[in-house]
Amino acid sequence: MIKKQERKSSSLMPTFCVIFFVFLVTMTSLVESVDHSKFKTCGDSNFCKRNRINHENNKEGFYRLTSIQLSDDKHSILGDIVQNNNEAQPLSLKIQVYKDRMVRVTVVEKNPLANKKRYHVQDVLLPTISTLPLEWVEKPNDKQFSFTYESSQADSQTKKNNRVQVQINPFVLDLYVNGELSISTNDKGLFTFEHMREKIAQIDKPAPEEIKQQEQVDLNKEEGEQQDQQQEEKPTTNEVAGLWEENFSGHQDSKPHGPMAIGLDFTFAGSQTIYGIPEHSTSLALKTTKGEGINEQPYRLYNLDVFEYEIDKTMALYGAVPLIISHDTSKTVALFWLNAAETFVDIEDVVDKQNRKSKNTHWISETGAMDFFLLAGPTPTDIFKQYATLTGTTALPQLFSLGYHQCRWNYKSEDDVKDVDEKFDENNIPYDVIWLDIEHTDGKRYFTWDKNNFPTPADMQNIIGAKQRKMVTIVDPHIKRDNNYYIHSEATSKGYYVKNKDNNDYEGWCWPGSSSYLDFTSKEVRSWWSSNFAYDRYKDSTPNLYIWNDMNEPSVFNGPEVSMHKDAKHHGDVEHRDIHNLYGFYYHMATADGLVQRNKEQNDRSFVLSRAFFAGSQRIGAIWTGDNAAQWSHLEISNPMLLSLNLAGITFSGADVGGFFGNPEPELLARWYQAGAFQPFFRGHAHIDSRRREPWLFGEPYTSVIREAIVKRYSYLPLWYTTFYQNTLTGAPVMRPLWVEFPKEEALFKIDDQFMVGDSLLVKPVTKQGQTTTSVILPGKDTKQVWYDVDTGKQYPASTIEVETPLEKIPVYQRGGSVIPKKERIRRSSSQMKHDPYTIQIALSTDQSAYGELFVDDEHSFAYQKGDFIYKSFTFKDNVLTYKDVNKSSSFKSNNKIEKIVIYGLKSVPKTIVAASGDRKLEFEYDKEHSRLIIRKPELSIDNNWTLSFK
Ligand code: MIG
Repeated sequence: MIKKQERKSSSLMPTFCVIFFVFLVTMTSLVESVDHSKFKTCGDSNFCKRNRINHENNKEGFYRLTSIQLSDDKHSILGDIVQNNNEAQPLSLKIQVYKDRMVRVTVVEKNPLANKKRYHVQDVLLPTISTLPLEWVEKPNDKQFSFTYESSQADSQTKKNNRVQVQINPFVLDLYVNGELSISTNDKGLFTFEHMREKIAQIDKPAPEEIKQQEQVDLNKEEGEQQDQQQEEKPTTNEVAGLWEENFSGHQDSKPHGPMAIGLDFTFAGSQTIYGIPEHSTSLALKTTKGEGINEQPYRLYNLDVFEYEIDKTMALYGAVPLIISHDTSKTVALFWLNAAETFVDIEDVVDKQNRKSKNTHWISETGAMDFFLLAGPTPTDIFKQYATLTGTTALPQLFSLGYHQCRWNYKSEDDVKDVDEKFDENNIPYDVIWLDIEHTDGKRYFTWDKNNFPTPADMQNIIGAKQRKMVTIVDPHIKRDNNYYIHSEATSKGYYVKNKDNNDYEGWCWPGSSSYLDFTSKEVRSWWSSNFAYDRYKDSTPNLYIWNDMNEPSVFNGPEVSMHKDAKHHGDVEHRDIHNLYGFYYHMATADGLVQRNKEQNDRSFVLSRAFFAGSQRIGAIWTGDNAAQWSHLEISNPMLLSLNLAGITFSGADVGGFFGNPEPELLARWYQAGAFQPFFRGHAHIDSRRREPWLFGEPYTSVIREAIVKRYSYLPLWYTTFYQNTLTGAPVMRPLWVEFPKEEALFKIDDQFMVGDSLLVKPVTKQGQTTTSVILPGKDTKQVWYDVDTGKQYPASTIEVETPLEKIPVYQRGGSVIPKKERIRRSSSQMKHDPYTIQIALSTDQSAYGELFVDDEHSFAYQKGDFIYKSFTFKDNVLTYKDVNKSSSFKSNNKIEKIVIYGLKSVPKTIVAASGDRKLEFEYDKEHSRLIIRKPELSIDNNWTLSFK
């Protein structure tokens, strides 16, 4: 809009217009700053453009199945997919049923080319996943067949209700859940498979007849489709040539293997809310991109370093998880599209075969095998479990990494670091980790130090370590091409770099100047990379040092879309285009392994923050949402963005507190700390050009408000830690949308400005300027759910409430029926709280009961995997509070005591409280106004089981 006005007005009054123009340009750069010319839309990506066409006219179907049979081991249905008008290129279909109600479908060329295979994503699926023998519900005839995804123990009606129904011609695959059609595959007939072919045609010359024929379907379609559209969209000869070469923004993609896109559509039947496919700066509930009157770009999955990204865009960002979860009142199901190439997803409102409002999603990937999983739920809990079975759960964070992290680009010197560290103490603000950005290195040679500003890095780490705090340094994947840099010379001589299309080491421009990029898809390269974190290799590193991985999309300043050329080559003759979205995942993996390898003795878990990610990155470490801005809208979007990541398995995630670019006003900064304190990864960070904004710099009331937010975070660390542990068992997100806990309440399905931490805390961060009141939805009316304001203990019935939100207020509510472990002594860091006693905060439901869990281990090592932990539960029921093992007892010992038990919502005051182990009577106070009962110093341990009787 603004740009149009610019043009018009400049033709009117030259002088005025120059000023106006300058003004507009300034405005534009404030409001809309991403350089769109750098990034592709669907129309700029040849494969997307030619395949986004609507094939609906061809409902009759292009493709049908033939030769359906069961494999010898009975674990796979095999068959061919043939194109109805071109039977020369059959495809191989494989269908498998996985344990826990999942169905996998794989399609590849039946007769692949000798010199190039379709890439199958490696290392993302857990090696432990296993298939079940297939059981027909209806054996194949010439129209259809069906089979169950239930285990063989289920009764026949259950098997029939939970089945996959396959239609032969055209090929359609329908997932039924509890008898209800839930996901329909290819029901709009958008199946596309550009089989790989040898290049015969020359660019710019008309394609020979043979090629034309092979292309016929798509290309004719494109012409037909676009006839009534604008002139400029009509395909030209050039676009046909675009099949074998394409150009964008001055970059050429040589496309040596030509067109090889795949596409398919999935209708989430009866569902109106779908979620997932992070990372985008959009709402939690995915928006419609296609259909009448809607003209959005499809959601794009292509890991990119997008400078100054905007809010509410479907543009690609730094990471990608190709998972969509669909939820409605009767079921939750999901689709996992296992492909790491550039991918677009269109979303359209449709009606399903039974005339129910539904969501159709159309997936188009540039290359790679067609390989997807349908997850049959049927509850949100089941979906998390199923997806975790495939790609794993979150690596249990070391406890310190759940504390507050202080970062900026850059802390300039050892004195600067010391000063910031001391100011935290002077201001009584806890924090755990101080971070060093790229300027700490010697000329952006990672693993080195700028010795002018950091002359004694190991001492610096030890000073920080003496306060039981940690340090993080940045290590990026671009390697400076400097023959005197040991990393570069070794990588060169070992041949570890990604190659360009001519088989020379790929070179690109990044922070250090001319750089090359290690090929982390190779196991050998990864293990060499890991070895660089050994204390004798990474000079002046100490056990207090952890790592930050940035720029791993990868970011290449002078590359196409600020990334790597797609025709660059990886290990095994794999093109970059095949693995692009996996590059950051592999890099993160190699770094995290390095931290584990470096201290086998301590057996410590790693901590590595990464910007790029893929499905499965949760197993490796934390991620953050990259370069946001110090604007209220960016604070607001952090909640939906983190919720989407959490639903897609990436639970340990956060957004830069304060906003990376620009300068937050103190109110925004304070509100951001309050939100961040209840989001999983909690780090303040700022751009090199932004003004200093450490928590104490704005004076009162801001310093106190920020301190309070951070102190609150620390008081809930036992809850965070326990919830992360629970995730390792269940895959359930740590930060979750309200509908996950209240799946039947339709009014919650689109709510993304409030969320739950685990199943017990409801948070509604204030994200608007000057907001002195806010309304909070407290769900659970039907179940007579009650909620307690954690600051006042005030009880609210499920309803929408209006609450006062002066600057110091964070609206947080504990769910009636829950028990939360806390630690309330204020320390300098989480490690200093290790031996502190617990406070147990019990919020009773209307029927006077509550349940909650506590996980305790050594807070840093892998010993918990061998059973060295305490995992116990608190149950309040029939006036008895019971503390006992959740599943198994272990050898882990803790001397920690419980120093306080607080109970909200007791309807009657007990006369006595007796510890059952003897006849020990406990002292307690009852605060009538807040119906709060407090037991101080109950002298109960967290090691042993115990009960308290309220009489
Ligand atoms: O292009 O290392 O997102 O957090 O401070 C900028 C400097 C490179 C981008 C990261 C940001 C980091 C910055 N980096």
